[in-house]
Amino acid sequence: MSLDEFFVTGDPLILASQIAIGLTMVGLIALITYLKRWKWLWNEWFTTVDHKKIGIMYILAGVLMFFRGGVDGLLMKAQTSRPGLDLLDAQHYDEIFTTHGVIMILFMAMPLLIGIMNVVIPLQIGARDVAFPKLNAFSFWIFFAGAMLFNLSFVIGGSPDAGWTSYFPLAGKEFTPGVGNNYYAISLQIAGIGTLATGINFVVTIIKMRAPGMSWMKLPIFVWTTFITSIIIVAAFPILTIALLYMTLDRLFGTHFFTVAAGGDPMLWLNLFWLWGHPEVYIVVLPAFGMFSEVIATFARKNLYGYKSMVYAVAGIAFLSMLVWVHHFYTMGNSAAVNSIFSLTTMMIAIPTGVKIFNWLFTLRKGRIEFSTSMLWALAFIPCFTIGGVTGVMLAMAAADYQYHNTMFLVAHFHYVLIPGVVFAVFAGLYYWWPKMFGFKLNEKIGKWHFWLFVIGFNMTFMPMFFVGLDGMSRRMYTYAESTGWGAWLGFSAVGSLVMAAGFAALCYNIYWSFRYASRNVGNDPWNARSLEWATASPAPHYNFAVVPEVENLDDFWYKKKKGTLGLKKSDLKPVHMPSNSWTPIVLAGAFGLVGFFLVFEWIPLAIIAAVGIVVGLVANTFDYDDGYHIPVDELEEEEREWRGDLQ
Ligand code: HEM
Ligand SMILES: [Cu+2]
Repeated sequence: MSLDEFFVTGDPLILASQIAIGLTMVGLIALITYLKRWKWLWNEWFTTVDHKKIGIMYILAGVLMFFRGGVDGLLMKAQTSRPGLDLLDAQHYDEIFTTHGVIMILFMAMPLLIGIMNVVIPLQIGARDVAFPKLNAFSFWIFFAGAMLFNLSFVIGGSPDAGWTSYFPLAGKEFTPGVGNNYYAISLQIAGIGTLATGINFVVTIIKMRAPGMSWMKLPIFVWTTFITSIIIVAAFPILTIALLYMTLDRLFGTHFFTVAAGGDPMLWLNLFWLWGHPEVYIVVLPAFGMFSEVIATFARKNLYGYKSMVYAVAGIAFLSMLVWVHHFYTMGNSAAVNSIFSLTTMMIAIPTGVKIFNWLFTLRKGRIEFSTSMLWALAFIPCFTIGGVTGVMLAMAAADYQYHNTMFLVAHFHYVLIPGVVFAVFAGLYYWWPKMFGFKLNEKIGKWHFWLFVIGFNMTFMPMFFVGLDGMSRRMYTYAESTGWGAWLGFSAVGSLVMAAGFAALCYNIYWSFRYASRNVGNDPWNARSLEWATASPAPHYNFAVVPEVENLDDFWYKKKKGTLGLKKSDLKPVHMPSNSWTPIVLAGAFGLVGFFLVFEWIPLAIIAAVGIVVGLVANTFDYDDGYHIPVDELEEEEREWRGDLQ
């Protein structure tokens, strides 16, 4: 292969990105070297097994990917802002909607949610860490390796271009011969291992590590949604693993799982993909429901209305999410009976979702509502998400779906679900838990700018897409004729996407501003909240709790606060056992990334050599007998005094 097959050349946009990426890398390396921060990075971050730091790294990766996916979104909006533009050609548009979709779902939504779970869940259940801290670090690094491999595609080798759903036969070698779709199959596989491990880790953590007295019906609702989400991950991700494995075999080794020619079946791909893909959208939306519930209860100053029905509703949604996947291909020749059944199961999801919406409204009713920035996100979520839900029921009707499936109407629908349901939630969660992570609040005034720009921009962008969709504009169209009359709608929509981008910029500015200027004097419980994570210092010390709390109630922290029984007795302090840092997760993940890269280019011998690295790493890991260290009592005492004042 020649060099210009290896590097993507010939497109000025991509050339500019290549130069920008190169310069940024050199700049970063120079900066870190100049500041002499390599050792610190390695010791404090790259080898850490602390769930809070791992969470922060996930969040950082997610924000970066949001930027990348957002730029892709803006490029598509620019391209369709006027009829007949040729800013992007058809091929480039294909590549961009594909990477946009993959990045937003797998490399933006997932890490941001998993990041927040990582920071918050152990604290909310009164634990010192997750069940398997080292596995947790491995999960992060292997996710990161997969994400970086995927991102490499547009400068090295070429981007995937068959959509985030990558349907066969289009995604097969015959119609997509380049390496782009190899990137899709292999980087999703690598990142998926990390997600599956995270799912297992959280299931075990929540079953085994709850503070004494925290029975199932005393779990904070975010813990419940994380638990159920993790179960869906454990059920659904192996399906993706198999589907991607078949895809890889088809593309790299000429098997025919998905090609009709040799007896395979493209519908097998559709079934496997959506059997994972539909639950996946609940994997990203259920934790968000949990976060909104926490935020709404805290800022309405009331306990969550209908706690138990919330739990059952989430479990019901999770169960149904596994039974609806065929609604993604009503038009592909199922019998009327099959379509009817899947139509019904799909519509049934509206029932538990409705229960949740009403519970949030009843929680708000007669509450003393405080309009903090995180509460604003939660309030805006309710109507926007309802629009997404109602249009979803419209799409669920098989007969009607023949009319508008694969139109812009669908694209508008799922953005109305995913943006309020994931992005608003992550924003609410970031503003809410920021003090727990960093010891200061994000600025509320800049936060309101962020909020209004983003919410208004969001509605401006996606509302018009419902109308052009009903008017017949299919999804994934890179251009259209003046005579369609869509120009004005799509122009307006493009302006909306710029307003949304300005909102994102306000968030970035807020983070910068707050790091520099925000008051570091926020105390451990800045929002007057209800659940256990607020019982310890902000930022949380690396051991989380000096003494593991005993739980008696739902919202235990709230009750103890009212009773004034939160103090810490000096005599209760005992040495705390902590896990040691480890270099194996990052090195192993690096080896996986390397194997993946060689596989993408189908350099099999090199891939085998790199795979030996994985085996060596795994073996070395089994000889790791380090079982951690203890924090002595006087060190605990000193750290606790710093924020509590005197101990009892
Ligand atoms: C930030 C603002 C966003 C903008 C401006 C935007 C814009 C777009 C546009 C224009 C398309 C292509 C429509 C088409 O031609 O078919 C698209 C597709 C898509 N978007 Fe977004 N989007 C945004 C955010 C998100 C988020 C947050 C998610 C998920 C969490 C998401 C998930 C997707 C998916 C899955 C597709 C389908 C890709 C495909 O057809 O293969 N988007 N988006
Ligand atoms: Cu679905």
